[in-house]
Amino acid sequence: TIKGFIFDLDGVIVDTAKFHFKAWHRLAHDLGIHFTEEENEQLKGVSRRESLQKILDWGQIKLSESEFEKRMAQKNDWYLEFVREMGQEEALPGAKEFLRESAQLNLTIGLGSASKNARLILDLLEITPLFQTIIDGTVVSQSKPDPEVFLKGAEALQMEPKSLVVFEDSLAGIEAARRGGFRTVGIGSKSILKDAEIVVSGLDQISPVEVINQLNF
Ligand code: B16
Ligand code: MG
Repeated sequence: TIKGFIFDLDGVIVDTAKFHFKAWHRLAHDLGIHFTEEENEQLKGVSRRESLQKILDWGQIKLSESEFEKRMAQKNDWYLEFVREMGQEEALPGAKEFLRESAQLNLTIGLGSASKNARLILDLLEITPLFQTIIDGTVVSQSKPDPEVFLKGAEALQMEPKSLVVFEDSLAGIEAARRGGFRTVGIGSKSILKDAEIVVSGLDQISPVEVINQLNF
């Protein structure tokens, strides 16, 4: 039976994926590298360092470590400029309601994000207290699709992966959840998130009870 939910942040709870894309796009443009929204799917859920490495690989560019660090910092500065202007309305439709309903059902709630900015964003949205554990980019060493982020969440919540549902918008994240033995809900399009057990376009399209019923079936 299902006892708890672990949520990814970007693209599930909050619409920051577009800010990541804008910041990476700007950086890639500066380096003379062209990349599309389709290629950007491969950056979702992937750490900052690995994302930059992928972009450089696409452009067949090599950077020194110090230049690499500078570019990562630059991307994060641009990203944070967008984030700081973000308001409550940047929470994705239905996300807050879904979290609150889950809490009312006494489900355990965790966060499993690759982002080092996760706490800042939860604070800006004023939803930090809803989470029993927050596993983010500051505590994981292996990027999704490695299951580390979710396994650490399960450990912190003292629950087995099979009784936890992971909500993810990224290909890498769904793969990570599957590898870890978690149940999965994809947030996005069925054509991209083929391996998720349930796919909905957003948390406003399903309720916690419906998720549990469909997965227990
Ligand atoms: P940061 P998630 C991920 O967050 C994003 O999807 C990904 O695009 C980003 O590169 C990564 O966080 C690292 O973020 O640069 O803020 O540390 O989807 O796992 O919540
Ligand atoms: Mg995500």
